[in-house]
Amino acid sequence: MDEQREGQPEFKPYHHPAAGWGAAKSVTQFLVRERELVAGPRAIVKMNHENGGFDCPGCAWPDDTKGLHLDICENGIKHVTWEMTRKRVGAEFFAAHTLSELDGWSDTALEAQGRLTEPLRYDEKTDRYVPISWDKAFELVGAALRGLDSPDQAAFYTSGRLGNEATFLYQLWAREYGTNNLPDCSNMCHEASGRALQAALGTGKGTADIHDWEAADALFIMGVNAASNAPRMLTALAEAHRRGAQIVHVNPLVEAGATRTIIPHDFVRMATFQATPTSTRNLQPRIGGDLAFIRGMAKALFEMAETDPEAINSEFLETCTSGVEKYRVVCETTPWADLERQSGLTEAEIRAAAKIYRDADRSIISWCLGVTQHEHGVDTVREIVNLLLLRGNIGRPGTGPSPVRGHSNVQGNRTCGIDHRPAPEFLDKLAEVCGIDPPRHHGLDTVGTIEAMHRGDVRVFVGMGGNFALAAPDTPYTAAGLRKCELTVQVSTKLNRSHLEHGKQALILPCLGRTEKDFQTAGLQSTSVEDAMSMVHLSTGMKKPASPHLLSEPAIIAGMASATLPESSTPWADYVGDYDRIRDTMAQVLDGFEDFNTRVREPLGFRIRQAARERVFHTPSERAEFSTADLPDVVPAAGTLALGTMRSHDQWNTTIYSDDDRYRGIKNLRTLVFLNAEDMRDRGLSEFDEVDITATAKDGTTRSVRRYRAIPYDIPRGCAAGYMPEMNVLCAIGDYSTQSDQPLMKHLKVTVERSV
Ligand SMILES: Nc1nc2c(c(=O)[nH]1)N[C@H]1C(S)=C(S)[C@@H](COP(=O)(O)OP(=O)(O)OC[C@H]3O[C@@H](n4cnc5c(=O)[nH]c(N)nc54)[C@H](O)[C@@H]3O)O[C@H]1N2
Ligand SMILES: Nc1nc2c(c(=O)[nH]1)N[C@H]1C(S)=C(S)[C@@H](COP(=O)(O)OP(=O)(O)OC[C@H]3O[C@@H](n4cnc5c(=O)[nH]c(N)nc54)[C@H](O)[C@@H]3O)O[C@H]1N2
Ligand SMILES: [Mo]
Repeated sequence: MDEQREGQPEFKPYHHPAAGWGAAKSVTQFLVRERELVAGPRAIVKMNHENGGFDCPGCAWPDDTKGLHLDICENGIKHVTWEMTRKRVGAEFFAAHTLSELDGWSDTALEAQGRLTEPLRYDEKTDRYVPISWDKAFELVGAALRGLDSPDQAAFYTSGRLGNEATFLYQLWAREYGTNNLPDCSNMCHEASGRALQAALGTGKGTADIHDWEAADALFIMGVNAASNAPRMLTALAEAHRRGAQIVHVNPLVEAGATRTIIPHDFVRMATFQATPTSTRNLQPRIGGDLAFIRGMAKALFEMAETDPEAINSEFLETCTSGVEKYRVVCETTPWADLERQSGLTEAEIRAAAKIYRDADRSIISWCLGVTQHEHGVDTVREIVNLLLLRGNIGRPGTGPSPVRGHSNVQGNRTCGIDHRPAPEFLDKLAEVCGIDPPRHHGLDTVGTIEAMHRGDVRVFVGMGGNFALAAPDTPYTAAGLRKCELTVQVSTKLNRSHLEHGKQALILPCLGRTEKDFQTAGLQSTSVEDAMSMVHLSTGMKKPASPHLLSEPAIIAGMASATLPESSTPWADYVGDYDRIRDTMAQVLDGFEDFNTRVREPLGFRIRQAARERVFHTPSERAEFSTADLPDVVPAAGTLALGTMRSHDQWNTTIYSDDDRYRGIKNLRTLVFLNAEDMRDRGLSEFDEVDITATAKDGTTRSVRRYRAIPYDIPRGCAAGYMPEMNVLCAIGDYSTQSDQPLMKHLKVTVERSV
């Protein structure tokens, strides 16, 4: 992959539809590069099929309702192929390279070595990873955990790829051992959505499903780059446009998915270059301006209701909600001037959006990280719910809140118990069914874990997938935290930075990927996953494992658990022998999983029952609750900019496929910052000029990156954008939301100056 990096940086604004032939070409180049021309396409045909095949590990967007037919996307293909590469990184590689040497390698080069093939232990004397047997590795983990003064000195991280069965075993191990220290990628992702929806509606999840998307008259898409990060949403948007639905995109950047697309599986349109629009209106608020925008829409709606009683749904408000009068007062008393200033949109633009919302009988509001990774992420999601409630847009077809989840099973992880603040009822059930005594006090999340490592309070870290060292904020600080640990354990498929930023002792435990066959005593096993719309279905690998020495994630967890808890009465080995047994236990513990083994084998799986969809709200008032947050001040101080970090088109979180970002017109460049042309002029900058970016944290400390390239872009004044994970060095560990504890990855306060 490295040769990709040598070209000259280029910037040429992209004017073509999303997906279509550009995507097809990019996929072909990728398959050629990965030498997967045969296996790649075969796997893709197997992916996301009803009654067989594996779940696409690309994203959490649900599968098509007309059967899981070929609804594939460029990035899903890249991601599957990434896992199926023929390249292997075995003991010879590690014998040839010390960690000090590998430290100097790029992250792309590390992953490009291919799939990990056998368990490895860090050998301090030679500064190398050396092979270790599975039993010895498990015993090392068990001994380290048993040696701690308290179970709370260990943390168990989950990345959202882990299947439901492994997830359940993982949290069972942590809780039987005695801690709720279960940080996960969700702490950086949709924590705000979960907390807001729980408080407002008594459910941590969105209520709209894919049928609702197909029935909505208006779709509001906020803070998501659909063409790159949830490409199959483009199909839903194009189909919505064809049936005449309104589609309003709310994003400081006009992303490719907010213009038009060629639907990947629509071969006729693909062949004839016909694009379908995916937007009826684009609004470009300032970074962090979403709450003010939504409040403005609500204010306009209340004003309309004075002469147009149908503008709000009074009957629903009276019978099903609580607090609307207070909310009305808040809206009425917030001046338009403040809403304009804080949203970065004009009163006319906000009123026009409100009119679209008023005229639609059924509306869905969907959002992703552009809304959540902010100081006021929880308030903003609650404001979204407020607006939905005003017109009864919940619990009827074609309506509802619809967060776009990230990792393919991040929602399932929460459902199956990965939560550092577990509900007491869940723990009661777990105790009763599994015969354990789980701790009741809350555990640590991602930021809390990193801080505890520095204090010496977390001494053993287990990473179940993911790339903690790069995904977490404040890169050097996080690395130093990992290095202070006595033991770091990474269960992974490929080599990454988290294997190099290790504890005094370290293990790499390589696992089967989702595309691979998983044989246990009872035969071929399947695991289940939950998509962003609460559908649970089975995923079955179809490829020969990358190495005969790999174990499945459930087997690795059970191995570590048995070694940690020699007295345990949990049937760890039986669970691994037949995942149906795990599912039988899950069916007794988890709400909505009754008869799990039967229902998960339905062709399309099953939807987890959700009270809020039936207008039953498990909140203190037993009604949907309005919120009345203060309008946050998000306007950057003079001379500073608000910077959001985001993904390029050609990356998957910390995995960078190339240095291109096709839809944004970028080639061969990642160290860049997108700026408004006037903000560039103020600073005397021209395209590609080198700049230093300095972020000032809440505590006044500063962090910089140097020699980034300035790129003029259609983005509101005062706003800037660049790529994660590189820019995580700018994000101070203490800069997390007081509402969600999420790092403020979309709102860094920065200055941008010409490099000297
Ligand atoms: N191909 C691919 N797919 C992925 C991923 C990947 O890395 N690659 N990652 C997966 C994961 S884990 C996740 S969580 C999702 C992430 O999906 P996204 O949320 O789309 O991820 P980002 O790239 O962070 O893009 C955030 C978007 O929010 C916009 N934005 C920034 N600030 C604001 C704001 O203040 N208000 C509004 N309204 N918008 C704003 C940005 O312009 C950008 O379009 O994608 C998932 N799918
Ligand atoms: N600045 C900034 N930082 C961010 C974000 C942002 O928008 N801005 N986004 C945040 C978000 S939303 C998220 S979700 C996190 C992502 O955080 P993580 O989930 O921790 O990171 P990933 O890059 O998705 O993890 C990639 C690694 O997972 C391993 N892997 C892949 N497949 C498998 C598998 O099947 N099993 C196992 N065990 N391992 C596997 C591989 O070794 C690979 O190197 O990053 C967060 N960080
Ligand atoms: Mo995510």
